[in-house]
Parts: sequence; C-alpha cells; structure tokens
Amino acid sequence: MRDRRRVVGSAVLAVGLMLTTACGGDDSGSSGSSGGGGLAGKKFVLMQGVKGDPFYISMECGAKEKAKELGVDLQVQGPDKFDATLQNPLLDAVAASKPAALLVAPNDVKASAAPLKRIQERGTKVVLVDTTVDDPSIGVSRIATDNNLGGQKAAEALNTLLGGAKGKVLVVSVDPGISSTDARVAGFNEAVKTKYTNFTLASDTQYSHNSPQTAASVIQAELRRNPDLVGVFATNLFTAQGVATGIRAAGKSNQVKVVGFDAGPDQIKQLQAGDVQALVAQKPYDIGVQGVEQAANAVEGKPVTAKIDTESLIVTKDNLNDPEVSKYIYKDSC
Ligand code: T6T
Repeated sequence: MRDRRRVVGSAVLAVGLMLTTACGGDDSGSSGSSGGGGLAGKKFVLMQGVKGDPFYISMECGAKEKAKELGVDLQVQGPDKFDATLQNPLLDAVAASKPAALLVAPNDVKASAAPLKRIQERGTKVVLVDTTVDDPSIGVSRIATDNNLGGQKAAEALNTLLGGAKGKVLVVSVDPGISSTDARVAGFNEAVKTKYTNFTLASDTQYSHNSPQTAASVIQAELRRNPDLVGVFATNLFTAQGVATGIRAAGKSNQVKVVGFDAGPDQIKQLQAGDVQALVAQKPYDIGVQGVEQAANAVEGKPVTAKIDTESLIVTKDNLNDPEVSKYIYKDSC
C-alpha cells in the first residue's frame, strides 16, 4: 500500500513527469478515521524544514498516511525559507498550542535548540526528522538518512562517471550548520581524502543558501576561476537544480559531471536532459511514516527507537525507469 502510493510509474516519467506544483506546507490537516485507541484525535504537528520542497512534501505524504491509520490529527507547517529565524517563531507558536507530539526538521544545529527545548519541557514529545540539533537531550527519536554515507556514495558515483580520471571537483552545499548537508559534505570529503585521491578539491565548499539562482551564480563564478573543473557534488535539491542550470548556461554540460542529492521532479527532468548525471535519492516518505510511528509510541508510553538511519540510493538515467527506483522519486503533492 505504502509503496503503491508513492510509485511514480515509468510511463509518467516517460512523458516528462508532468507533476503539478506543491500542495504541502501550510497547516494542511489530516484527521484520522480509524485505529489508534488512546491516540484518536491527538494533535501532532509536522514542522518541515521549508515549505514547498518536494522532499518535505513526500515526508508529509508518509506522515499523513500513518497519522490517518492511527487516528491522529496531523497538522503540517513550514517556514518560507530554510532559515532558523523564520522557523523559530513558528516553533514558539507550536509550543503554545501544546500538541501531543512534534515531528520537526530543525533548520540549524544550534539556533533551533532553544525553542525545541521549550516545547519538550512543556510535555510535547519531540521527534527529529531529517535534520538534528547538537544538544543530545532534544528529541525522543531522531530519524534521518545516513547522510555521511550518502556523501560517500556521491563521491563514488562521481568517480564512476569520470572513469577514475584525475581532476578538480567542487562541493556546493546549502549553509553551514544544517546537520544533513554538513554530514553529506563530510562524507564526500572523507571519501575524496581516503579513496578517490584522483580528485582535487577545486576550492572550499561553496554555499547556495538553498537558492537555485545563487547556486547557478556560484558555479559560474567557479567555472571562471577553474575552467578545468570536471565534477560537482551539490548537496541538496535546490542547490543541485541551480548548479545544473548554471553549468548548462555556461555551455559546460559535456565537461562537468554533476551528482546531486535528492530526487525531486525537476531534478529528474534534468537527469533525463543530461544536465545532471546522478542523484542520491533519500526516502522521505519512509521518514514521515517512521516519524509518526515513533511519536505515537512516545505518546503512548511504548518503547521508542532513539536513532533510525534511513537509506539512500543512486538514481541515473539508466535505472530511472526501474520501478524499484522510480518509486523513490519525490512528489510535489500527495
Ligand atoms: O535534502 C533535503 C533535506 O534532507 C535537507 O535537510 C534539506 O534539503 C532538502 O530538503 C532538499 O531540498
């Protein structure tokens, strides 16, 4: 059932993934109708890292499905930008409404801690989904992709694409202080240092601030400084989209191989067009399902799993139409 719902069939892919714009993001409720016992009607909140991002929309789809099954009332919210100064006031408002549980993707490892601590102290069960904070006392459960491993997989994919050749590569990330993307950078850099020593980092990690436009300008500036660049690892959806657009605009799509994290509908189009050569797809739907499961366990006083690492997989033009791969392509509506 779960898999069927998230399948994007290969036929749909073939006609170019004509998916419409995002539905997720703001206060869309999902009141359950069945099951749940002591959970029936309990209020849960999912605070996304940012609104309108197919990664978080896919997470929302999984969370809603599970909430429905358990009879939980799930409200979904997210800031307009991936920015703790925008997310924190939303978290303070959540604290005031005292939900039974909060699933949250904190925007910053440090700046998000204080409001989450306040929420937790008021008795709400906090489950961290996708991103985390440094303070280990926050969250009864933390559920995320093994992002360090994902970064290592990206390095391996780039090496395969380049046939083991020597050359300059670059990492473009989002902002320092985001647990997920920082771990991807660390995993990639470790792999370059220890395994893919044929690569040289062209410069320090560059940052897109989660803007495709900024990512496009960053890569174009970098291509002017390093015209012999051969590869880029872009650590999230909007960064990867912008990097691919920038490389195409610079006329360097044949020279520079791009490995991007995430598998949003527009990223798949870029993969099909040859502007990106590999994607590291996460399983956000599963994170949403497991997030609600763990939150429900905490609310009911049942055992909770403190840390769950979810998987990622490499998507290329060659495996894209395999249903076991295409089912992990993100959605922009449930
Ligand atoms: O890559 C995901 C998520 O894992 C990360 O924490 C922030 O960016 C995304 O939402 C993609 O835009």
